Amino acid sequence: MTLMERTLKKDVEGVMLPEYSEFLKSHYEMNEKVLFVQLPQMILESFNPEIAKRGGCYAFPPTGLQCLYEALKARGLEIRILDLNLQLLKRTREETNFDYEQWISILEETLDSFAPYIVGVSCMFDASIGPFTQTLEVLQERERSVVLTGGIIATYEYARLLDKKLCHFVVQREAENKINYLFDQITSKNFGQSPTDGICFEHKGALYETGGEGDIVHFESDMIDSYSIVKIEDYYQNGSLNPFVRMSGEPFAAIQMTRGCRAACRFCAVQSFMGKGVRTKSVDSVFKEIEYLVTKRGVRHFEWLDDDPLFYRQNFLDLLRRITEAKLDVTWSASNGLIARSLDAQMLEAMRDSGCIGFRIGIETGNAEMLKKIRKPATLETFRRVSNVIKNYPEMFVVGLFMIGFPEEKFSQIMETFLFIIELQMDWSGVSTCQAIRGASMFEDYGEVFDEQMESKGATAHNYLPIRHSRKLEISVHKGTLKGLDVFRIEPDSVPDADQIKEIWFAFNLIGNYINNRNLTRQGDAEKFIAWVEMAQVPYPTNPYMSLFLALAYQIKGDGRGAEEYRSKAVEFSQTDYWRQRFADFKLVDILENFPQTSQETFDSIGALQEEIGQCYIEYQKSKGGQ
Ligand code: B12
Ligand code: SF4
Repeated sequence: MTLMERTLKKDVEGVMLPEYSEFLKSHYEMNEKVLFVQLPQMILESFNPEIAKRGGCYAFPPTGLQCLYEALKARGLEIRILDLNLQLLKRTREETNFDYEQWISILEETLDSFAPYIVGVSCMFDASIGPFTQTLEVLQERERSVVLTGGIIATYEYARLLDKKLCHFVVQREAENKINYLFDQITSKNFGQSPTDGICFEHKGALYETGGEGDIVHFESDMIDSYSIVKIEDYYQNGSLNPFVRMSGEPFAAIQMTRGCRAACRFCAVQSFMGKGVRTKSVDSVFKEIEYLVTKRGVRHFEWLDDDPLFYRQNFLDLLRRITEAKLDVTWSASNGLIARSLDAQMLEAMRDSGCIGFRIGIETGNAEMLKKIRKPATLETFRRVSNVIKNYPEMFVVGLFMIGFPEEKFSQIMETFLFIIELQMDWSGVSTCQAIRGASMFEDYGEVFDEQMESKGATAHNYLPIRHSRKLEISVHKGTLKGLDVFRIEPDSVPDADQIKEIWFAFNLIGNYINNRNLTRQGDAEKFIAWVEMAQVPYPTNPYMSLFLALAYQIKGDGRGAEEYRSKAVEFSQTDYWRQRFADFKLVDILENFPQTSQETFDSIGALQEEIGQCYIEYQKSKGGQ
C-alpha cells in the first residue's frame, strides 16, 4: 500500500490508543525520565564555524519545549531539554577539534547517560529536516525509548514518519493538552486529562488519530519554572536571534503573549497551525515572566515570538506601560512582522518609551492585485500612511518585509514591489524569496516538493535568503540568467524561474538597502545605518558591499578612521572574480577607487550612483508607460 493510500482512521471509541500504549509499556523499560530535543536549526551544508564563533547563528531558546515542560511539570517526571542547536554552537565555539558534522554524537552521549523512557523531538523548519531524520533513525536503531515528534514539520508529515516507523507518535499542532492525554496512557500515572484529537500513531497496520475534542490550549501559564531546566544565559553567549538583538548587545530571551493571528495570508502557515483567531495571556502573567528574567537571570533584551502581538491592543499597551513604569530598563524588538494597520501614534509612542529598539512590518508586495491575492490585511495606502507616521519615531529601526517570487508572479508585479521599496524609504527592506511551506493555503498542491524534501532527508530544503545557500555566501545560477542591472530587462509578462529570482533578489537588496538607503542621504541618520549593518554583517563577515557602504556611512559621520577601516576591508574582500564582477555590474568600482573624502563628497558620490543606477528602472517604468 502506498503512503497516499494509507488514510488516517479516527479512533472514535478511544480503544486503539490505550491498546497501543499497553504494548509500548510492556516493550520498553519504563522509568521517569523524559528527554525533549530541539534540533539544529541551520542547513548544515552551509554552516560556517567561523560565523558561529562570532555569534552570527540562530540560538533561539526552545520555547515550544518549555511549554511542554510547563504542561507536564505536575507529573513529577524528570524532564530534560537537549538543545542540539545550542550544543552544536557551543562546542563549535569552545572546542577547537569539534567536528560539527558529528553533532549527532551529542545526542548519543545524552541518550547513553540519561537513558530516557520517552524522547520527544521537535521539528519546526525545513532546515531541520536532515537532522530530524538522522535523529529519528538513531532512536529507531537503539529502540530503547518511546519516541514522540511534534512541531510544524512533524504535524504535516505524520503519515510518512509513522509509515517509516521513525516514531511511535506524532503530536500535531499545539501540544500542551495532547501530551498530557498521551502521558496518561504511556506512563504509570493517569492524571485524567480529557481526550484530545491530534495524536497520530500506527497500530495493527493502520494509521490512527485520537478522536477527542478539537483541542484548543488555554494559553495562560508563565514560563518561569521551565527556566530551571533551560540555561538562558548560554543562549546569548553562543548565538543570536537577529540584528536587533545584536544591536542591543545585551543578554536576551524570547517571550510570547499571544498565539495565532487575525489574518490568514495565503503564503503563511500560522492559521492552519494555530487555528483561527488570537488567544492571549494576561498582562500579569507576561509581566511576571519578564520581571523574573530581568531580576533573576540578567536578561536585558526581549524578542517577541508572537505573530500578532498588537491584536489585543489594550493588553499590549498595558504591558508596555507596566514595563515603562517599572523602570526595568530593558530593550525589546519584534522581528516577526507587525500588522501595519495597528500601528498609530499612541502605539508607537508606548513602544518607544518601553524600550523598543526596532521592529518589522509585513508588507510583502507593492502590487495591489498581489496584495489581495495573498490576502494580506492591508492596502498599499495603509503602508504609505504607516510609513509616514513611523518617521516621527526615529529612535526605532523599522524594517519592511517583502517577498518576491510568489507562484505565477510576473516580473512586472515584482518590479512594483521594488518601486514600492524605493518609495516607502523604510530604514531597511527585508526581501526574501517566496518558499513553499507546509500548511499555507498557497502551497496546498505542492505535495511533490514536500515529498522530495523528506525523501532526500532535507537535501532539497533551501534557505529563504539566496545568499545563505552556500558556505561561501555567493549565489550561483544557471547559464542564461540575467544578472546585475540586466535584471531590469526581464520581460515584464514573464514569470522568472528560481535562479532568476535569486539574481533579482540580489539586485533589489543591493539597490534598495545600500545604494538608495535614506539614512545615507542628507535627510537620514548614518548612525542608524551603521548600527544595523554592522550587526547584519556578523553572518556575512567578508561581504564587500556591506563594508563599502559602512565606509561611506562612517565618512558621512565624519569618522575618517572608521571609514578607512571599512574601505580597506571592501578592497580586500572584493578581490575575488565573483565580487569583482558584482562590483562592476552595479557600478561600485568607481566609488571604491575614488573614495569620497568628506561627508559632502560622500552625499554627492552616492547621489551620482543613485542617479546612474536609477536610469535602469526609470527606463523600465517608461517602457511600461509610467512616470
Ligand atoms: C520565532 C519563529 C522563527 C524564529 C526561530 C524560532 C525557533 N524556535 O527556532 C526565526 C526568526 C529564526 C524563524 C525563521 C524561519 N521561520 Co519561523 N517562526 C517563528 C514563529 C513566529 C514562532 C515559533 C515559536 O517559537 N512559537 C512558540 C512556541 C510555543 O510554539 P511551537 O514552537 O510551535 O511549539 C508548540 C507546538 O509546535 C508543539 N511542539 C513543538 N515541538 C514539539 C515537540 C514534541 C515532541 C511535541 C509533542 C510537540 C511539539 O508544542 C508546542 C506547544 O504547544 C513561528 C510561527 C508560530 N506562531 O509558531 C514561525 C514559523 C514556525 N516559521 C516559519 C518559517 C517558514 C520560517 C522560515 C523558513 C522563514 C520565514 N520566511 O519565516 C525561517 C526558517 C528558519 C530556519 N532555521 O531555517 C513558518 C513555518 C511554516 C512551515 N510550514 O514550515 C512559521 C509557522 C510561520 C509562518 N509564516 O508560517 N522563525
Ligand atoms: S499577518 Fe503575518 S502571521 Fe498573520 S497570517 Fe499574515 S503573514 Fe501570517
